[in-house]
Amino acid sequence: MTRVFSGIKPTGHLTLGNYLGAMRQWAAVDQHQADALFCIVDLHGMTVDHDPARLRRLTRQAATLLLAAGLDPELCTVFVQSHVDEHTRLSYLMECVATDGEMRRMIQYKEKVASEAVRGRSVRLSLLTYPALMAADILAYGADEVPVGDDQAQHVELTRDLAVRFNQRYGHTFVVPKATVPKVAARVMNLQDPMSKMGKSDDSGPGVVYLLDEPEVIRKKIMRAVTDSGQEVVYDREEQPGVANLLEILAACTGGNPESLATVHDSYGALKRATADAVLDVLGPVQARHKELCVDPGYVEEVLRHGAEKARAIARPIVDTAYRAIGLLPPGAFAEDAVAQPAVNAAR
Ligand code: AQP
Repeated sequence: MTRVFSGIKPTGHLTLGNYLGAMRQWAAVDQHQADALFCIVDLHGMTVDHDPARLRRLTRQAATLLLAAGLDPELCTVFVQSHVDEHTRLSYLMECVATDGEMRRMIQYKEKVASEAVRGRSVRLSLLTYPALMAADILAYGADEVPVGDDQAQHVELTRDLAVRFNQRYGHTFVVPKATVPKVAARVMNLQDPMSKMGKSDDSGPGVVYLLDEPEVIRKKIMRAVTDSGQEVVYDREEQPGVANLLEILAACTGGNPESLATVHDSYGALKRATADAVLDVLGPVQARHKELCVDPGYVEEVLRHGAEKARAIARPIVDTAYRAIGLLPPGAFAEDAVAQPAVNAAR
């Protein structure tokens, strides 16, 4: 059976981009068709300035929202990254396989360095090295597929390179995974700045639809979305990025396609109204389920505890194999290795 792994980082309140680009596919498809693991990658939430209490709060909220979005612990494994030590154990090995140049080429690194500079903050070393941790997240589970939004495809590409390199140098250890990206809404754009991705830690609140925004707030944000100077509704990402973004959101929510939806709406106002209705239809049940789950935090806690146990049981033997392959002496294997090695090699 295909194994799928993906994660979400608790750096802010989850957005419509997170939902349409990733979570919805996890719930509707992946958990039914694969042995699927979904992780709240809290360690990735510390690569930029963070507040410990907020990180804990957002981790709880992300876990609750994943379940509210339809992840079913009977069908898949949901857990918190820092509850399974194998991620950090393997991450260091990935750092020993990756190069400094590779890390510095990552687009997210360059973008976040720029935004940290604008905020007058120093750049944490972990911002540079976190793709190694992300590679470890994926490789520790022998995942075949990694369903992600478009912005994470480069990191999955790096993970593939590291897996291939490790396997060539130290013997076959890792499954080489591939990214799967949704056909529409792989990159939902900020409603106020349709040239930039809608991100949960964006400063532009009015351009970001959060999953837990009140319905009237969601409607207002969509009705005030920046459109383009023309009058006609056409799907053209280059020339009409604002309209194209709304059409993609609408298509993702209704199951249509952006080109044909463009012919259905004859004004920007009509398109915005239809998009707002469609988004509210999709998010309504998620918000209702979230409210129910908040009443029973013990249930979510138990899901995460059980999830971490299952995840650990998969990751530990794979990471142990990697430790052995790269040349680390396992505890209790001193004598075994000494007997196996010729004396001349053992002395080196
Ligand atoms: N705007 C988006 N459109 C489509 N997919 C998106 N994803 C994120 N934003 C969009 C996808 O959501 C999954 C979880 O993302 P993440 O939380 O791990 O990190 P991210 O990609 O860096 O998301 P954000 O919201 O932009 O966080 P910040 O602002 O903190 O950097 C991934 O599959 C991602 O592709």
